[in-house]
Amino acid sequence: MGFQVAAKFQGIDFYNLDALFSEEERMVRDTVRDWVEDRVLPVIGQAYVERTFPTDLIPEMGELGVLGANLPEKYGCAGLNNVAYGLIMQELERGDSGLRSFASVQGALVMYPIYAFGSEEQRQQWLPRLASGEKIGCFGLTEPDFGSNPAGMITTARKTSDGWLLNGTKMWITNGSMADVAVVWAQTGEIGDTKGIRGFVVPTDVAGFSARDQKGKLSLLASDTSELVLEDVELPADALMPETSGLKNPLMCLTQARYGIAWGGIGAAMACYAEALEYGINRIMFDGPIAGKQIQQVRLAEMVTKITQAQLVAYHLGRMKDDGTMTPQQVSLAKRANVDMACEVAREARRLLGANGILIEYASMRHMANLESVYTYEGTHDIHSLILGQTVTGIAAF
Ligand code: TGC
Ligand code: FAD
Repeated sequence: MGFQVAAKFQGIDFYNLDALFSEEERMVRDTVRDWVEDRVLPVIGQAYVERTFPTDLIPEMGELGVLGANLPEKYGCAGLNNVAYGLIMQELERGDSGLRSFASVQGALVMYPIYAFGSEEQRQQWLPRLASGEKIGCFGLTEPDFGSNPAGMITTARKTSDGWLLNGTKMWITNGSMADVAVVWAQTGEIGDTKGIRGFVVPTDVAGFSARDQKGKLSLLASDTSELVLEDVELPADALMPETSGLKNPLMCLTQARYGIAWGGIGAAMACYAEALEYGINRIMFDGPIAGKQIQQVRLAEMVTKITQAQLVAYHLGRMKDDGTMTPQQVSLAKRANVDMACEVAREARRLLGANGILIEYASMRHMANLESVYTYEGTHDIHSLILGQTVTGIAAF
């Protein structure tokens, strides 16, 4: 099967946002962009139809410094600011949402909590090896009956004479079957006691831990999604992340990952828009390029408008994150709006491509299918609506 690789991507920058990025931010973005062109785009279609994550790219991501890129150099990370980090997520997701998911989970959901809530020993043990890609991590919060509402989780951690005993099941866990280490959230108190939820660093080779690949997916096919089963998993006392003291801690991790997704959605949309534009110019129907027809121009105008709006949101959010003024609710707005935008752009791009748009040789339908997962994970679109609704009205409607 031959996969189309378009000419070198020049970016979509209708408002000249480039001028607002620092030289370092542009350099980081262009490095990752080139890597995605050279190493990801030629293989991702095949990986997708074969339903595999291209694991040989993991050490390369480590070498590029994209794993936990906004965490300190002291732990083997790149120590970049959050705008550069966001641009990395954008470029990875221009390749595939599965690739960005891998990096989001590794960096924002595994490395970040170990950095923010772990002991110094846990940081030293895991962060450099997760940054290099030598080790892979996953994040277990969601359960079969507790998706949008993790407060009710029934995975338990009970204190023993010399450590902890964990029991429970986690669902839909990205990187789950590949992981060397799982950050697992468990209830140490009464079920429903949000202050009793604490985080554990669980090596996946420990007795009683197993992972099972989630079968039957029609989205994010180039991504490992698994169920984790913890059956009388005995852990030493120092497996607990000492600075965790409630549901707030996993939710803080989600803020980090949602921030990256707000940028990632732009990358997926850029890929679809660029593909639609090129196709529209080259596809001749009724004696002229379809891009010369008014209906397709409306489509393209909508796409570039939505992408530009999303870029402005992400850019300002990034600067606020670096200033320390960003709120979780502002991240909810960006995740919700930018992923919704990407879903619409991908769908319209696929439609513009006609029958070819359903083929794996083109990227739009792959992105369209992936984005349905992105719309659902890290807080569904509805949950972010309710977070915003609560913020503006003061009334919780969950
Ligand atoms: P609530 O009472 O609102 O909050 C409890 C405490 O947490 C604080 N908080 C946050 N802090 C930081 N960031 C956030 N996003 C926060 N949201 C809440 C809050 O201030 C409070 O603090 P304190 O000091 O008073 O204790 O808790 P709630 O139970 O009412 O939760 C509300 C709700 C629905 C917003 C929350 O449960 C939620 O966000 N649900 C969505 C679940 C979700 O997003 N799961 C994602 C799982 S991981 C995943 O999908 C990975 S995808 C992988 C990939 O990227 O590839
Ligand atoms: P539910 O919570 O059952 O929601 C079902 C529907 O009801 C949705 O439309 C939702 O918006 C709506 N709904 C829920 N509550 C309300 C309400 N109060 N009012 C109105 N409507 C409501 N989780 C992890 O912990 N780690 C991971 O690595 C991870 N990776 C994932 C990868 C993929 C590919 C996917 C699809 C999911 C992943 N998740 C992960 C899980 C993800 O976070 C959950 O799927 C998500 O939080 C939604 O939970 P749910 O699927 O149980 O849906």
